Amino acid sequence: MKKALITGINGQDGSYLTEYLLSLGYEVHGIVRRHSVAENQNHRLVKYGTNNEAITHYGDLLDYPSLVRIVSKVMPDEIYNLGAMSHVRVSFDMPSFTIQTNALGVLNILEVYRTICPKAKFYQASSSEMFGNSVDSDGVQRLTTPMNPVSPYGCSKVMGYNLVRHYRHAYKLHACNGILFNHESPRRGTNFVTNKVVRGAVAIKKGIEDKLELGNMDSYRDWGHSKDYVRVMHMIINHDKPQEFIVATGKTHSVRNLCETVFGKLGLNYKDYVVQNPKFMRPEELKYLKGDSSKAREILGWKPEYTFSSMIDEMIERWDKEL
Ligand code: NAP
Ligand code: F7E
Repeated sequence: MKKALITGINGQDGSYLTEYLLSLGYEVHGIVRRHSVAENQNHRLVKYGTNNEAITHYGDLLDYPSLVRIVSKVMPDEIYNLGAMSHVRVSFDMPSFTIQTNALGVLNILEVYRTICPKAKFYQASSSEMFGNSVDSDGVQRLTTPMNPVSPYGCSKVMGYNLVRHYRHAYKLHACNGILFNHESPRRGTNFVTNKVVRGAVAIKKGIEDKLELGNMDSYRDWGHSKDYVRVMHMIINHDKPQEFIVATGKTHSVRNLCETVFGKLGLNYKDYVVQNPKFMRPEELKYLKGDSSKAREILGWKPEYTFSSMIDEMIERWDKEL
């Protein structure tokens, strides 16, 4: 039985990846952080039913001794480093914590991996936010597109990405980067724009709320489904040659179009309910994302099963049941 260790196991991707690896017969271990509300530390595992099967350990990417203790005990075959301060807007408010977790945290886990279980395989959750506002002349981002991050989050992820490449080359480790474009699901945090819009629109439809406050409506994102994207993490880490892959749908939508689609599915016109609040704007915005994932499709044989529309339907279903 292979053993996997997931940092950020309680996150959106961590919870789907846990389910996926359990379905493949893995023994799944994960790192959870202590919360003052104990229910929050493994909230998604409990809610989606894997809490009794996954083995969790208290730790933190910034607490080096905890990483040493956990990795020595588990001796994983595969390490998935998904733990991060993942909210771009919040990274402007908490730049230091963001850089510590997403950059120094990567260094910590890489050092522990290198010294304790160097035969294991390592996956790093890299992000399209690393490209910032670089777009190739044909309107896409690919592996050769320059990285010009426009947020503390983006800067931190570039550092993590480069550390993984450096450790692979310097110490001959099986360490890989997946550069994933935005991916969503009913399990997405409600302060990310897709789930915020879906939750808000369903609440309006049910008469619970009467308006939805958003920031910039004119940015474009390449939105896929987390369930499709955790499958590719497993493919990337298990490919013979450790390397970098871009994972994206190749289709892009504006936030405005997201609103039109979600409110439209509920028989509403978003213009009657959505108002802009500068509070949700960013000091610097990443305007446009559309990824070229042809390498992952050709070499790994990956392709997404969800469409933008079927993903939104699933998210609407969640809030329809829950509100
Ligand atoms: P998420 O839902 O925010 O989950 C992040 C997880 O990291 C949470 O479980 C969180 O713990 C944990 N964490 C935060 N700080 C930590 C620390 N100092 N030490 C250990 N764990 C820590 O994010 P996600 O959407 O699942 O994303 C997973 C990873 O992919 C992240 O690295 C993210 O940056 C990256 N990524 C995401 C996307 C996307 O569109 N979703 C795209 C590209 C890359 P708590 O549960 O205790 O808060
Ligand atoms: O914003 C705009 C906002 O916060 C998307 C993370 O998973 O993907 C994610 O980062 C867009 C931006 O995601 C609101 O300005 C408008 O243009 O859902 P988001 P993100 O910033 O793209 C990348 C790939 C990651 O790696 C990150 O971890 O929507 N927007 N109004 C808003 N965004 C939010 N959150 N809230 C609003 O009210």
